Amino acid sequence: MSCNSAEQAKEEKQPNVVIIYADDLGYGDVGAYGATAMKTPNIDKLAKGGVQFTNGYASSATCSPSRYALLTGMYPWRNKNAKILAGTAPLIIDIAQITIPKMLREKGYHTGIVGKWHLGLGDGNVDWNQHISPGPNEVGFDYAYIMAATQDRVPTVYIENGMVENLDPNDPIDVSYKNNFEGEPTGKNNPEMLKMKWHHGHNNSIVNGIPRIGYMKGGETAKWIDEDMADNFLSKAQEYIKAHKNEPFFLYYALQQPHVPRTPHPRFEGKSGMGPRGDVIVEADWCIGELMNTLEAEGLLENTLIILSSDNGPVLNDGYYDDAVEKLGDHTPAGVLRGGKYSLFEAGTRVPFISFWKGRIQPATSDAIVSQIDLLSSLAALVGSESASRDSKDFLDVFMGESQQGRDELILEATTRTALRKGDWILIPPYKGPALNTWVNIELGNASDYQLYNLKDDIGEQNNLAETNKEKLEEMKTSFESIRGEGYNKVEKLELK
Ligand code: NG6
Ligand code: CA
Repeated sequence: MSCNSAEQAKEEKQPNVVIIYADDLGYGDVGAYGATAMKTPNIDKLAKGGVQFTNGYASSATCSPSRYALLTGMYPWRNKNAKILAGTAPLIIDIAQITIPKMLREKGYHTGIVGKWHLGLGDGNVDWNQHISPGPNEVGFDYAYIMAATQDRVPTVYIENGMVENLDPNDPIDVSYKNNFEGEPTGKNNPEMLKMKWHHGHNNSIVNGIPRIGYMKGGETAKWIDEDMADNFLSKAQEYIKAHKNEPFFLYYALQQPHVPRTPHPRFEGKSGMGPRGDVIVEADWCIGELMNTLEAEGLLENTLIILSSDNGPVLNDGYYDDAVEKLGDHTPAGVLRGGKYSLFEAGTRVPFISFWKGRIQPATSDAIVSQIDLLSSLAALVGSESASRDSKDFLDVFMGESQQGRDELILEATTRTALRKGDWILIPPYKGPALNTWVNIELGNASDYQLYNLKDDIGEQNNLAETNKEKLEEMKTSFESIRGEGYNKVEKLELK
């Protein structure tokens, strides 16, 4: 028998797999990644007890594309629909496509998702009062307890295996992203009804005093209570683990924090000293600790591979007045990185990334370049599946801490624009559009010339070497074009709507 962990892992009897996926959690938001004012003891425990990646990437600087890539192992820029989706958007994963849950299910796993979906549902013409399909169940999840899109988008209801939870048939749900429903208040017209004020966007239907994106009517008994969302998702995730502890299972636990609107449960209010954004990170960290406690109490920790990451980088003001900027103090959500959510600079996609397996993965820090896109092939290797996708690579040994040889090159995406990471280098082609998104106050990476940075010497991407290192520039351009094809820098204009 081999003494190599990756080999041993394969011989292990079908370990459980848990992916914990935060929403908009930044590289610098976590203690283990250098945060001091923000306390994340439970995430830190995973980081210190597992492999903590310093070069771990989400595939995109926004949610839907990253989630698409995570589950399918395909670069999101190959799918023109993989953009930030409305709550009424159709499913963007082809039901014939391989996904992590499908691959694991073929190997005898029970598969579940609890939390944020945001990959579209149905065919674009969903009747929210009937069984909603296709959705997570059709792309590989045996069990699905989700919110359709984001916490700031309607419909503001939970959906369990295609059915809206707690729906009163006498109060049917109607959703539109075009027009309001007759007589329904909106954030724009009824500021007196708001407990949270909108800064940009987010001025359509009001639910629980919070103005949202999109219009919704009906479904009163089904509407979620924002402050209870974390507890609710946590308890569903815990129930899932308990119900399936006697068979190999895959749980995709997609936390909603710290995405807007930030609505900590009252017991977390004021806990971070940074206002709601900090408080919901404290809340998310607590949830992760509770989930770990459940795995431990059920005797599953030694037989469960846990991956923790985030779908994109951090943002402070993402459309509501919630003190994220005002109460930030010295905290740096992006850490040493430049940019943030929506950005082609590093903070857009470089995120906390941890693999943890008690007793199996030795604690280590890894500088290997890894992407969430590689989880499909790496998990396939773990369970002995032949399933593969075009872009996903098997780095099981890297995730197991047995090797530091990750990716040589990786395409990064931000709102359909792409950049190339190769070795220590980053190439950002010229893109039209503002250098700074003034709403969110994030540098997007747009410039009229090529940008070339050496991350080893210049992690903050301050010194553009495109002019002085022509040789490297040409080499990077050639590599970029070989992966991305001609015209790789021609994209649609960034629109945040
Ligand atoms: C943007 C929203 C932002 C957030 C984002 C999606 C506006 C002005 N901004 O369009 O608040 O919802 O979409 O975030 O509406 S993500 O993490 O799901 O990609
Ligand atoms: Ca996100």
